[in-house]
Amino acid sequence: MSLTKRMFKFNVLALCFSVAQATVLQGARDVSACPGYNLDNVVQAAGSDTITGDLIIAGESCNAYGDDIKRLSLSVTYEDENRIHLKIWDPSETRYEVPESVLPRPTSKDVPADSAKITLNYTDNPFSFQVVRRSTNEILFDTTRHPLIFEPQYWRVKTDLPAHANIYGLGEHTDPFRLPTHNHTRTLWSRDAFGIPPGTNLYGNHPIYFEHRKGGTHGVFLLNSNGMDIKLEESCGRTTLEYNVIGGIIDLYFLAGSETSPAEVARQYSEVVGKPAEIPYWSLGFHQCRYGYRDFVKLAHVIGNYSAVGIPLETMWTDIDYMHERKIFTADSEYFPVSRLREIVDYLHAHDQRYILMVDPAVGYQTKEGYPTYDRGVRDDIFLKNPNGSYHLGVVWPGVTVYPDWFHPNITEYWNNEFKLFFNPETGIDIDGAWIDMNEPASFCSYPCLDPYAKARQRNFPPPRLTPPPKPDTPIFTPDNTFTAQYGNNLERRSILDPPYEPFNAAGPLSERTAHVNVVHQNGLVEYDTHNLYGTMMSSATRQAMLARRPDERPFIITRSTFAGAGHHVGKWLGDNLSTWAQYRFSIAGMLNMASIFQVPMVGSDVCGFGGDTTVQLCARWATLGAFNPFFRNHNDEPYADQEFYLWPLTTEAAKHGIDIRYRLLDYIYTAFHNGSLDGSPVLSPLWFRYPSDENTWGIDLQFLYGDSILVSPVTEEGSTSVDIYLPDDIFYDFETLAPVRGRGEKVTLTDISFVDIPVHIVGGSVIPSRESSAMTTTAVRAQDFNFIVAPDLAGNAEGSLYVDDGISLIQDATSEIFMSYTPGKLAVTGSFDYTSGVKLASVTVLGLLQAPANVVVNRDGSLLGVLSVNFNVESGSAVITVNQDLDRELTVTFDV
Ligand SMILES: *[C@@H]1O[C@H](CO)[C@@H](O)[C@H](O)[C@H]1NC(C)=O
Ligand SMILES: *[C@@H]1O[C@H](CO)[C@@H](O)[C@H](O)[C@H]1NC(C)=O
Ligand SMILES: *[C@@H]1O[C@H](CO)[C@@H](O)[C@H](O)[C@H]1NC(C)=O
Ligand SMILES: *[C@@H]1O[C@H](CO)[C@@H](O)[C@H](O)[C@H]1NC(C)=O
Ligand SMILES: *[C@@H]1O[C@H](CO)[C@@H](O)[C@H](O)[C@H]1NC(C)=O
Ligand SMILES: *[C@@H]1O[C@H](CO)[C@@H](O)[C@H](O)[C@H]1NC(C)=O
Ligand SMILES: CC(=O)N[C@H]1CO[C@H](CO)[C@@H](O)[C@@H]1O
Repeated sequence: MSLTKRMFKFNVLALCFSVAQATVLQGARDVSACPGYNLDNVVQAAGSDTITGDLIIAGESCNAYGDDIKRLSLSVTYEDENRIHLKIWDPSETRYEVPESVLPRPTSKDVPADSAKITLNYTDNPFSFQVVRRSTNEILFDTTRHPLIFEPQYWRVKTDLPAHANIYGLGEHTDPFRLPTHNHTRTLWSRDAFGIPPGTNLYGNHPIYFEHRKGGTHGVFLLNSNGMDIKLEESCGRTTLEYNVIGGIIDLYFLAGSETSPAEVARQYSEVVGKPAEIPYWSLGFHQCRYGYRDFVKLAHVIGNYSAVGIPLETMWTDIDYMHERKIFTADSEYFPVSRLREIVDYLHAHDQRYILMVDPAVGYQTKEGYPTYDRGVRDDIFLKNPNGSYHLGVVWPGVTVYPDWFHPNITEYWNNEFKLFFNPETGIDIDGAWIDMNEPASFCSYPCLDPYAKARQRNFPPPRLTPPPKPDTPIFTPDNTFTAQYGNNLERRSILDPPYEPFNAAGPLSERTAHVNVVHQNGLVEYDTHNLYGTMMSSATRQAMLARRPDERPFIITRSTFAGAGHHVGKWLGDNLSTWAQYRFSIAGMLNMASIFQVPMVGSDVCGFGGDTTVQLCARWATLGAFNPFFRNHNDEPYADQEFYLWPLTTEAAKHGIDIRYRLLDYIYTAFHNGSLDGSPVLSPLWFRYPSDENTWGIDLQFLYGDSILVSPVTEEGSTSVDIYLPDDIFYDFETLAPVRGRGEKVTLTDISFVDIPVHIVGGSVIPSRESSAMTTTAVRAQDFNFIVAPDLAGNAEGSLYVDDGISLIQDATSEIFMSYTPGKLAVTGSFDYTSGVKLASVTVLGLLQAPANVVVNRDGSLLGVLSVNFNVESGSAVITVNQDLDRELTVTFDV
């Protein structure tokens, strides 16, 4: 069977229709008279339920933002049981589409429609469609009331949704995790968004949303990189969601998700945009950074101070300070001489610590003394150009700059070579990871930027150093791909610089403070279409370059700008936030967006805040919240006061406490990352992923699940030592006291939470693989023995898993995949144990017991081993059973309950 054809002609709510249209935004044109299209010549492919057809304009053109295209093509494919792909395009010319080289398309299994969980029902005259969940016959997407509009530089698809729909995603943004549905516009256009203001477009673009209802969770992905406004509105007892896009084609993927398990839709989305890259184990350690480390001596002091105070520092970072006149792939010979940086890197490596440097895309333009990175770029011809063929100039940190063209056939070789030369382990700075920034791409020069030189002078770029350089011999550490053009273009006919519909870019015109939209790539594509891809293309190029340096290791790269699929290559920090409580709070929604929806799980905010002076209390709280950021980095902006954790006793204690918990749980979260890299399972989740039918959870974004079994509920208000948290109807266990806490589907007020504490609960039903103790480095953590924490559910059962490998190799020789399952009185540890790390299962902690376990027996290879000790804590009902066996084969622990 094929798509179901609906026979009725028009909607009954014509009145409501006009009311809805009356609330057009100021400046928007009236599209209510647009005629829509009729579907004709529907053809079903032989032996397939894929259909194609022609869409013919159904009346007088409305020409809202250009001439309506009279004839379009439609195709609908059931790509698999969970995914429908709908495409609408203009067959008369080649329009831009996101190149496959940037986002490879998923393969279609072309399944029979009646095997699919969702179906696309359509009406042909005028054309509209509904996506329906078959199991419930619930309509998930419905364009019936809203004619399709398709013009050269504007297209619109609009759907009705239930009133107050639960919509998540459509970022990057700093709005509530569950989006407002009234008068809310999400603009997708990459922007250097200092201060990450709510309600505006930020650095990255992920045109995916999940919608959650009582009957299930589904997703809708628009594969389009053009500028767009996605508008949410309430009218006539419905929510409407409307795509207003200035180019490309309509390329929608409908994901069925699941009736009961929201994380399923995340996994389905990962089938479309790619699975997140595996991360090195060490990248989960604590990172320290700031803009404004003035010289190599200061850098060494920070490293030294962390170790002196005893706060584990895994990775030291350096911002643009190290560069000579802010030029990439250079080091300042007085402030950061390569020889001294090499000494620091050697010191770090000798202590199982790491080093990361920033790399921006912009290359300083034609410097007097000759700048090899620039000169080689000219030789290879890899810089972005204006339509007349001259280099496109912007103003970034070094002053006037040019920008690499990531579509250029020479770019991989160029970028790999720059990395190879400057980050050479023998002669250069042997970095362990890369930090890429300003890749929207950003410019400080306002459009039209007629005189970039004047702008650079006015901004005093590059800025003078504020302190004299240290003596060169100051002692430190004394005590201790190629891309091919695939698309023609008819760009001359478009008004690229002045599009008739302009998305609401908070920076101003689309070309404001970035490469201008008419800038041309070597393959003929223009920034108008590809702007939103720039950061992700720099990300994959940088991944290639890091792989070229260390071919056997998983690269670690953190970027600012992302597009759908970026997580396949890199991680992401949430950009230039401020040291405020509001930003501390909405960092949680920011992480949830990236990790649970956008498939970018290696994510975190700048702990203690980037812009502005932090406060001791905010920094202490953020240190403990940061311990549950997948990517945990303290980072600060240049003009503001230092904020290293060791500066105040309170932050020192908070950081030590947070890192202690984090490091004991490193393998738990590493296992979640591994799982996510295989199937897209989220590394962080909102509460409703776990409790989908509990409506109270749907709007919660100040509590979250770290992995799928640890509930984190930070204190959220300044000066407060209490927090109201929501506990669903379930059993939880306090991570510190180990005592059970019965959730009743109500708010609970937790009090007396000191500034160094953070409320953390284990969700009943889980076995958490933890290490017996933390350590100063992740390398040392890996040598600690395990402690499995058994947290039974209300029925007394629990399960968990543990993945172990060498933590760094791209291809693993041996891995262990261990499963723990518990029924009352019996923990079975099974699976494969091929990665032998020499560590033991030191102990098992069983929670929620009424009495001390008796007759405890460990069974290994059929031999029964006596147990050294059982420590029962009456108050919490927890028992620590000493096991002390190599974790290299199956075993069970049984006892009387
Ligand atoms: C959509 O099509 C299916 C399959 O033919 C049919 O069972 C269902 O009633 C239709 N749903 C709606 C809402 O029209
Ligand atoms: C809608 O939002 C915009 C932008 O935030 C605001 O300026 C406007 O006043 C709002 N309109 C209504 C009717 O709330
Ligand atoms: C800590 O930093 C200070 C300067 O801020 C420096 O004088 C001192 O030597 C550092 N301590 C260590 C152990 O590096
Ligand atoms: C690539 O770089 C080489 C020089 O290294 C240059 O001769 C060639 O023209 C460049 N290729 C393109 C397509 O620009
Ligand atoms: C080429 O275009 C740029 C940007 O519009 C302009 O600044 C430059 O002067 C032009 N060059 C020539 C040779 O016309
Ligand atoms: C990942 O974890 C989820 C949830 O625990 C589980 O259902 C799934 O099977 C796991 N996937 C893999 C590939 O291990
Ligand atoms: C650089 C910076 O941090 N700027 C802003 C920080 O936040 C304060 C107050 O929120 C603003 O006034 C600054 O402009």
